[in-house]
Amino acid sequence: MRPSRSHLSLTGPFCYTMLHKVSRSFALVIQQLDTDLRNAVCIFYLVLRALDTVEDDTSIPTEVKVPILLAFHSHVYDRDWHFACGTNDYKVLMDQFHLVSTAFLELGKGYQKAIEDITQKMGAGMAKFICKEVETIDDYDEYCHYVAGLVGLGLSKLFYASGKEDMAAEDLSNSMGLFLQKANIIRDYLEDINEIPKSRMFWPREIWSKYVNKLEDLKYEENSVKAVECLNDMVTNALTHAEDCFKYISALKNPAIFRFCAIPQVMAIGTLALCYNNIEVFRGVVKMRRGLTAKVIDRTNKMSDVYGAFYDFSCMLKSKINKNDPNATKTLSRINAIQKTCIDSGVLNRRLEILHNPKWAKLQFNHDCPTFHYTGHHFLVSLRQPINKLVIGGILELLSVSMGEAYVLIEVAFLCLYAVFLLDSVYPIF
Ligand code: D9A
Repeated sequence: MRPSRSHLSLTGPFCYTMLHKVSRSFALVIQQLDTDLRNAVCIFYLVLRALDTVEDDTSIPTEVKVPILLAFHSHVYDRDWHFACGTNDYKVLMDQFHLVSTAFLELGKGYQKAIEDITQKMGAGMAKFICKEVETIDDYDEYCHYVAGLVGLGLSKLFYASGKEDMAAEDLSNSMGLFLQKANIIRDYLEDINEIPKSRMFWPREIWSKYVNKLEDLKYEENSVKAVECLNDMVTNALTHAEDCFKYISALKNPAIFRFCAIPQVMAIGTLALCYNNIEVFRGVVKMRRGLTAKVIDRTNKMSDVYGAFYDFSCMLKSKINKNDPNATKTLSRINAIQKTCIDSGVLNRRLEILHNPKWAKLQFNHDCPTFHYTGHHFLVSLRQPINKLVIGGILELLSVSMGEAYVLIEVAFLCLYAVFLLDSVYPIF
């Protein structure tokens, strides 16, 4: 193995500063990798962002853009190559691209080859889709393969080149990218459709045409019912990749690589759970709250954390399924499959015991409210929400109280929870 260097000479600071600017929380997760691999992933990330910037810039004519996309893998070897495009931070990235190339050339040959190979395939894929709409679900999977599945594959190659992991199966690496990308495409509907100049859309016609005549009709209030049905169809489609992600993540050996891979996937299932049946996707920004994001980053360390998080988020999604939804049965069966995998892993026994303990079966409040809320006199708690049942059941179990005492304790417990909730919205890190 090559000796590890703590910094890439000269260009290192630029690359890490750039990484922070373009990726926020993801930069924190990259920073936890070991030096050698961290540098390779950072450069890979910036090369991909630069390629994306070219693809996204609608002011570049197709006949200029296509050759750049096709030859991008050779530009990374050329310190003198330069192409001005993009805006804001992305413009800086393009203007200073020679610093990325310089850092790239300092990487080990194995890393360089992996990055080159993926950049070539992705550039060719993007070029293919420049003038092609995403019509069928197969097109959707193909496009997502180029822009995200290949990233998964490239990372698997970098992990392998670092000597820390075995080579992962291609289809599993692909699914890692598809699951993330589909969650983003769903979440970013409004942002993408409102973009000026008009950006391309990635919701496949085969799905949305079942609900509306034009993709932008989904954002109009009169189509709310159809819009949510379409959204749920998209979420149901994305759920198919979850199980490959379990397989991929559970095969990882290095703890830092594990966290690096697992955190974005947990965020993705969280995003899907949040978006499911949620009209806000067509009205404004739907994002996981900062506090929740911080918790995911802090608490995703082992495979049991991943199964636990997927189980919790899929319970949340399941509780939102409306039986009148045209895809309700399909969604339910995919959620059940995910939950079965989590349960069969055998690591959730403790929480399942509490959740399904018949002793607490009577603790049912008959209304569908948010997780909990304060009416002025009482805390209303939705025990339909498995997470509440888990929390309350856990506390009661711990204190080994009777049913009679339970209700008093719930009031007290929720007073505390409410305080934590308020604190969390002011200081998300706590
Ligand atoms: C990733 Cl090198 C991405 N994409 C992500 C981020 O995670 C994946 C882009 C470049 C790289 C890696 C990722 C992470 C770990 C393992 C992976 C993997 O595969 C084995 O990629 C598949 O989203 C972008 C694509 C989905 C297109 C691949 C996570 C990320 N999160 C954002 C959050 C957000 O809201 O976009 O970038 C962030 O933290 O800023």
